Amino acid sequence: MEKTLLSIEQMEEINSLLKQKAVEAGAETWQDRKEAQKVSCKFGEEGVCCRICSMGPCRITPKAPRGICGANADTIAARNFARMVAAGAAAHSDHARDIAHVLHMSSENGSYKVKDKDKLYKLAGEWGVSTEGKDLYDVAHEVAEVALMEFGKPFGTLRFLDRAVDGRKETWEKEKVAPRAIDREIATIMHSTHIGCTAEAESLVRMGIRTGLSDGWGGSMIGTELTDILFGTPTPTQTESNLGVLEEDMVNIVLHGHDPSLSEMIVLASEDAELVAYAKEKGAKGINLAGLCCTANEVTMRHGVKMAGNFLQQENAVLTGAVEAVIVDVQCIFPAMAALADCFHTKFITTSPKAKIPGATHIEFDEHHAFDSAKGIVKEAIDNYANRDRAKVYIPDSKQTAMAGYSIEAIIKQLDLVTNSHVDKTGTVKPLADCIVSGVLRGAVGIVGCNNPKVRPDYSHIEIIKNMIANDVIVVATGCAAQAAAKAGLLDKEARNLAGQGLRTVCELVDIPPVLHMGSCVDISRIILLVNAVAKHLNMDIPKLPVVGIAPEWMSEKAVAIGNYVIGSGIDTFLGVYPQVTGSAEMVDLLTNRVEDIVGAKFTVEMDPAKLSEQVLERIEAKRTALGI
Ligand code: XCC
Ligand code: SF4
Repeated sequence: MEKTLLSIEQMEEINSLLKQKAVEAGAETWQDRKEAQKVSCKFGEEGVCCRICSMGPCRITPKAPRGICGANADTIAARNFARMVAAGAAAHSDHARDIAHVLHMSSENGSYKVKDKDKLYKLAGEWGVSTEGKDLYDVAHEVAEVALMEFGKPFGTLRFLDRAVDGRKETWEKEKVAPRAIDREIATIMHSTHIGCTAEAESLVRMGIRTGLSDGWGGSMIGTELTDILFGTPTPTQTESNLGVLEEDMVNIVLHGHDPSLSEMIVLASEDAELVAYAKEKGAKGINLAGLCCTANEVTMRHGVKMAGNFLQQENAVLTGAVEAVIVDVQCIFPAMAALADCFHTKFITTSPKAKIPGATHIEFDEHHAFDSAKGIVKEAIDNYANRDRAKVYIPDSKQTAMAGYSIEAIIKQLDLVTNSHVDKTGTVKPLADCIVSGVLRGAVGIVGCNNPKVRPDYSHIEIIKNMIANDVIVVATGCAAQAAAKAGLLDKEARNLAGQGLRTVCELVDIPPVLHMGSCVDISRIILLVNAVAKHLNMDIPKLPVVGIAPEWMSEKAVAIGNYVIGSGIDTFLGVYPQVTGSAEMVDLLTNRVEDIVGAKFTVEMDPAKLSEQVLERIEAKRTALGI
């Protein structure tokens, strides 16, 4: 137990040792820049600075309660918030669009193939794509085309809405928040927040939910499904986490970003016999891959690639002095990585025209020659091994074992371990629902999202997770939250010893850890579908379930889009960092109160993880009481 668990203090000690390395190398880190930023701008913090037109910027104060056009704090904060949703949905969904294009170019003999044929055919059936007598790849291309149409189709609503439990879709339609096409919802927000359009905060909140739902039940869900079709549906796999996964005598390549169409190819390239031989020729024992942020989650789930860490750990990876290359694609990549890499021998390689960074080595990844392109990038890293300065190397002796890869399919398979196959149908969420109804599990929470220096990094994630499992609440996690859990040892099966008796028993019976790693941030769509499946099984709408979403350390616009689709899906959401709307009493009231009348769920904000945990547990018990369970 001791060996698998790592305390927050131990983590912070490692961080300060690495910070010391930065000082020695004359390198700047986020801590320095946070310091230099001093107090953040109050107007921005409260969401009441508007620069939507060039008559401004206008800032709202008691003496100047309106901008030049007459927009007040409510309008301005609501517009800013809605635009965050639009940007977040755009990021997730554009990632999904790229995956759809990759599926569209997949072929028998190309770099990209269909790995999960069953999932492809299931989706084809769901979408009315005929499969009879057709070549596998014709089906794949047609499914990809249907997916691509979801982004801009002129009529109707998103196809995946039909998956929702009775009550959800009706609510969405009745409240006019049922998303139409993904790009359309994003564009509508950009239009409606242009000067002289929507001034009413409530309409903007509704648009935010609709656009969020176009991400959760659109872009992200498409991203997850098509990624599984291309690269395989994850199954439980053991891996290791934290910077100790870097190897002293190997070529260390760190993969960072989000889109698995790059990282999957790098994984293949790193296993290429010729390249491995080449690495040995250069004096290394081999090629060692490790991931950061959501790319780590993607390749961990499907290949067991080790996880170097989460968002605020990206600079630490370079500070070890042991990384030959950081290979990135899109999202959550500090522009600071370029200058930091310059202080070491590390090559910082950007690959996407969507995310170029000054000072980086840009090697554009060519999907049409994906494998060769990936090999070229890996070769750059190998060539850099000789430049490693041994005097600068410090690899912290810290890594934890972790289980990852709990797709819904995988979870159901584990649950079947307790299904009495004489009486029950296997392959359903019934055992999970039964445990919740009987009270063996009090409920379930999804803990997701980033790191944010506004709170003690990783601390909130870890504290809240521990509090949940100790109280028999099962945890599913994605994104950087999942990585915080991994670093602390909470994704290890042994962590069930920290769980309450009910959860511990379940974990033993079905052989799972108390915290299930369900993937990257687009995979929050998996969480939504799992909750939806339980709701369907129990024949009740989602808001009734003792289920809660928590984003303890969120920071990105994507997280704002996620928050909107989680409440839009009827799941109460607790945030550990304030959204930038506090300058508008109307927005605060809408998000933390009135939105419940629209979609059946609302936001709660609490920065203290202990208090937040208490409130979550209270909410779960209140839902149970209302159900009479
Ligand atoms: Fe980015 Fe997805 Fe946030 Fe982590 S959790 S910092 S968004 S990598 Ni998505
Ligand atoms: Fe000012 Fe209105 Fe222009 Fe915003 S839209 S900058 S509040 S004038």
